[in-house]
Amino acid sequence: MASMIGMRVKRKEDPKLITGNGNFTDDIKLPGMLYAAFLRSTHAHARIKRIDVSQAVELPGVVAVYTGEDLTGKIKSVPTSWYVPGCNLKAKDRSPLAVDKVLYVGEGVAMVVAEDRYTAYDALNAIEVEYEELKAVTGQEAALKDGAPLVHEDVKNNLAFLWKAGDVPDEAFTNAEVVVRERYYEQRVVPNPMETRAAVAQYNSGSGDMTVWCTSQNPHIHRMVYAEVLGIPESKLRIIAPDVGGGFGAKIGVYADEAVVAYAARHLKRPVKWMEDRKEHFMATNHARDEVIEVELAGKRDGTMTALRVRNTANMGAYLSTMGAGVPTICFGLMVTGAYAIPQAAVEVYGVYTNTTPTDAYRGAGKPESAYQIERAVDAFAREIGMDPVEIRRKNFVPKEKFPYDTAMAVTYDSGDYMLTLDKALEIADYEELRREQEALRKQGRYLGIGLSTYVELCGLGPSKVAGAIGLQFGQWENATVRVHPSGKVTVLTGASPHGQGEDTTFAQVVADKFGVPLEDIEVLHGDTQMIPMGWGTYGSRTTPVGGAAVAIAAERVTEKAKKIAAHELEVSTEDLEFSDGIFQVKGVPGHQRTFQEIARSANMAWNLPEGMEPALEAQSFFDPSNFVYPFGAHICVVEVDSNTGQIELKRYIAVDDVGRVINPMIAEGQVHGGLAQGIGQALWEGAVYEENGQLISGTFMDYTMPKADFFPVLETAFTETPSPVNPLGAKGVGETGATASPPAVVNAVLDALRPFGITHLDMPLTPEKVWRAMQKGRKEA
Ligand code: MCN
Repeated sequence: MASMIGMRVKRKEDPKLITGNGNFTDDIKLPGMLYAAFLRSTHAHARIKRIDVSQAVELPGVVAVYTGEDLTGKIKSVPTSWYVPGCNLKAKDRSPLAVDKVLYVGEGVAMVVAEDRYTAYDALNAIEVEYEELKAVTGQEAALKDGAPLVHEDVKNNLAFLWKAGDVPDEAFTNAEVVVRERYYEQRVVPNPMETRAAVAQYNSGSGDMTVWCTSQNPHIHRMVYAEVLGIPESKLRIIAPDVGGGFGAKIGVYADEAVVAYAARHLKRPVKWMEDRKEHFMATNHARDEVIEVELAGKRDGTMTALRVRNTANMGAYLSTMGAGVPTICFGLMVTGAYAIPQAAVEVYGVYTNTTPTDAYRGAGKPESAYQIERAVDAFAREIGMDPVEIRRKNFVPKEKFPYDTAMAVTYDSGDYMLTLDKALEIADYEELRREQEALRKQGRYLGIGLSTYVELCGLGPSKVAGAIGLQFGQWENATVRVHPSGKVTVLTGASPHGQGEDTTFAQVVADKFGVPLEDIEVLHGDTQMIPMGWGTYGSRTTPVGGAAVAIAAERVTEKAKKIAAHELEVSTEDLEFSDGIFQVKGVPGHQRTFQEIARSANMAWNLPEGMEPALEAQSFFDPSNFVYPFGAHICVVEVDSNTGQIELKRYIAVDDVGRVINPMIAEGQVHGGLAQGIGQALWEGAVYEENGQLISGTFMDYTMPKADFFPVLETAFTETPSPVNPLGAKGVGETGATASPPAVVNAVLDALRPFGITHLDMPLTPEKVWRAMQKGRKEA
């Protein structure tokens, strides 16, 4: 049987989902269930002078209305942000519903619980809130200025934290032959999974057991936090993430809303459901990015880059959300040197409170921003010295022989061959020919642009020892159980919690590969804290390199035990056995064999086991990797800019990624496609816009452009395979590669097209209007 690893197997989970048989949170209907709706702040910054719920409570069908004051002392505040060391983090716990003050549009002010959803929404209109509006601040640079409105009165200059890493003496810049100084704005984006957030809570007042079904990417983390908030022991709190319709980082954060729903279920002794609507989602679910990034890159005229200094002023919103502070610090800061052997680097990150929705992880979380600044700056450097963007990259790549490679930011890249992916991408693109075509078209007044991005990113969160060395007080290992039933069918339990990524299939492939059993014989279960011992969830492209590795290790343990049983039955030593295609075969004695299924039965019937062996065929692994994994690649984007309209036509997009050993190329390609849609979406179309008074004016799909399939050309994807040495699968994560690599590839391409106009930078999104205006200005100056 051919290895199941590397096979293009169709996703096992899809028939259920595409035939309407999925079980999403909103599909859960319990007897006596009530419906909740939140009243959300319409002001970005205001004092709550009075809340009158008397009319709402009187409406027929309304069961309860809660305000922040009602909950004070009943449940705890939701802790915000994991601890990030050495940055004087001024985290502010947030009360489950606002008390006294609201700090952003969309903050929860009250919650209605009613017999049906319509009544709950009607009752929201009957609540009167008297606000005293205060001056708001939405931009991070404005918020840092003296005299700016204070989001939290005791946090001076709204500075939530100042994180620094690395050190570069000024002389590295003053004495350099070339220094480029750039300033980029990574605009704010709104993660938009198909399914918005939702929760159903059920409390058993007899036993004190609470079950919460919710749209979580990491149910065990939700359990850890909500146990504390609700005052329910973890052993009595069950969090279930049923089918989850995408998350993209927005469902990592532990929000207050779900805790309030659970509180109501306990208080009212009836199940309560809440389903966020899309407009609410735009305001109340975490946003992402929103970073002003200033870069100084020094080097020599021959193209050697020698020093990098980066300052990131990050808009954290009104509170630090769960992963919020980790994104611009650890995830962004440690990756600033990208794929290049830049010997000296330093980063400063200013995390700033503003009167906006909190920001948190979004596909790539810090790494796209980091790839953007270095890939844009490398192009600026190449332009400055008149070097081709390909050549400058080749000159500065970390060479293949240098891995594992310690970067100037004190992280160790596990493995890599950056030249390999670049060469392959150039070959697919036919780079030389593209440059000739560009030249020829320019003579006809047509503007073709070719953009490169040769990225590397940090994935596989996260090795506990490395996390500890950085000063973090938590690591993220992963748990797997592989259980073989008497029939030889297999159940796999994983602490990861996929929500669209396809691990039901790829983890089954890992096990099928080990046991030689058909894929159909393997079920992968996840997302239920009562069923699974512990886990850290799905994000940070960690599920395969960490969770998949745990599955592989547990499966290997099962195989070892099965082999001992087979050897015992066949009366040979384990060394005399070979195991392939699901058969334990005595070497050189045809027919003297046992099938995997026979051994599964023996292990469970247990009447003839080796002396001292415990029955059953099951193994567990708690895998904690020794390092992160660092996928990399080369992306090339080809665009044509219409000089009359500023319209950008995406002509080609080539993505060559190296994610180590690929488990399922079809799923991995799908992940690259999805990531590209988000990254290119950020480069060209998406962007959240706040008015000065803090109103989110891009709060619906009418004002916020989500990319659609027909916006894209056929995406040309390929993989090279440089295995990672840090896990037994040799796999690195693929989930974020597209989102990380593509924004700079697209922007570099557009600016390459606009070179004749003397335009060197435009901030994303590159809307036709922005491009057209820049061209008009460029023309006038020319
Ligand atoms: N895979 C593979 N070979 C590899 C690496 C991965 O075949 N070498 C497969 C995996 O086994 C899995 C998929 O590719 O089926 C993605 O795996 P991995 O790279 O480990 O990433 P995660 O499963 O940890 O997913 C997280 C990543 C992130 S961070 C975001 S955000 C994101 C994404 O995945 N959100 C998604 N992809 C998403 N896809 C969907 N449909 N929905 C989301 O919310």
